[in-house]
Amino acid sequence: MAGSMFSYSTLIQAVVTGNYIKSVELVNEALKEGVSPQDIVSLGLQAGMRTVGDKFSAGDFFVPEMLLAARAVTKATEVLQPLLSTSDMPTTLGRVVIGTVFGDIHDIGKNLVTMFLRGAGFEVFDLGMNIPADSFVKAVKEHNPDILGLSALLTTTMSSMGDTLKALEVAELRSRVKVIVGGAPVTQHFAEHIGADGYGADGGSAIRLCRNLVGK
Ligand code: B1M
Repeated sequence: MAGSMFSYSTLIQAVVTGNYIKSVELVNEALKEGVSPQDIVSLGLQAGMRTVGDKFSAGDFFVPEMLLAARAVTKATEVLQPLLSTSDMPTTLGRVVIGTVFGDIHDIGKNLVTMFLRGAGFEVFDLGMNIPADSFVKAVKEHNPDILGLSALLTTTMSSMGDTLKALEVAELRSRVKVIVGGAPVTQHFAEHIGADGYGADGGSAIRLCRNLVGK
C-alpha cells in the first residue's frame, strides 16, 4: 500500500475548521509529494480562506472561527516561508516598502505577497498592518523604495489607500515611488481611480507588476 496521498480538499477542510496542527502536517505532506508552495497557497490555503469568508458572509461563522482559520493559515505559511522567500539572486531587483493600510488588520495576504516578492529577488520592508498614511510617508523617506505596496481587505479601508497617495503627494514624494495596491476588494479600476501605478491580484501578479515597474 502506498502512503497517504495529499489532497487539497483535506487541507481546505483543516483550514476551515481552524485545525492548525493538521494544516501544518498536510502542508509538509504536500511538499514531500512535490506539490509547489505556490499551488499549496492558492489551491489550499487561500481556497480555505475563501470558504471561511463565505461562511462568515452566510452567518455560519463568526470572528472567532475566522481567527482560528487565520492561525491555521499563518502556521502553515511559516512552513512555506523559507521556500517562498529565499532568493538566489546575486543582487536585488529593487526595494519595496509594504503594509496593510490604516483601519485594517488583515495581514495574511500582505505577508504572502512579501514572501513572493522576496523570493523573486526584491528587498522588502514590511511595516505590518493598520499603518496610517503618515507612517507610509515616513517609511518612503527613510527607505527610499522603488515601490510602495498597499494592501486592504475591507471595502471600508480602501479609502485609506487614496489617503496614503494624497499624503505622498503633499510630502512631494509621489514622483519618487511607484505605488501598487492589492487585496480582495481591490480592483484594477479602483487602482486607476485613485491614481496608483498598478494592481496585483495575487502574489504571482505582484511579482510581474513589480518587475515591470522597475524595468527588470
Ligand atoms: Co475579516 N473580513 N474581518 N478577518 N476576513 C473579510 C475580508 C471579509 C471579506 C469576510 C466576509 O464577510 N466574507 C469581510 C470584509 C467585507 C467587506 O469589507 N466587503 C471581513 C470582515 C467584515 C471583518 C471584520 C469587520 C469582522 C468583524 O469584526 N465583524 C473584522 C475587521 C477587522 C479590521 O481589519 N479592522 C475582520 C477580522 C478578521 C480577522 C482578524 C478575524 C481575520 C484576519 C486575521 C489576519 O489577517 N491576521 C479575518 C479573516 C481571516 C478574513 C477572511 C476570512 C480571509 C482573509 C485572508 O487572509 N485571505 C476574509 C474573507 C475573504 O477574503 N474571502 C475576511 C487569504 C489571503 C491569502 O488572501 O488577503 O485576499 P488575500 O490576499 C491575496 C490577494 O488579495 C493579493 O495577494 C494575496 C495572495 O494571493 N493581495 C495583494 C493582498 N494584498 C496585496 C497587496 C498587493 C498585491 C496583491 O500589492 C501591494
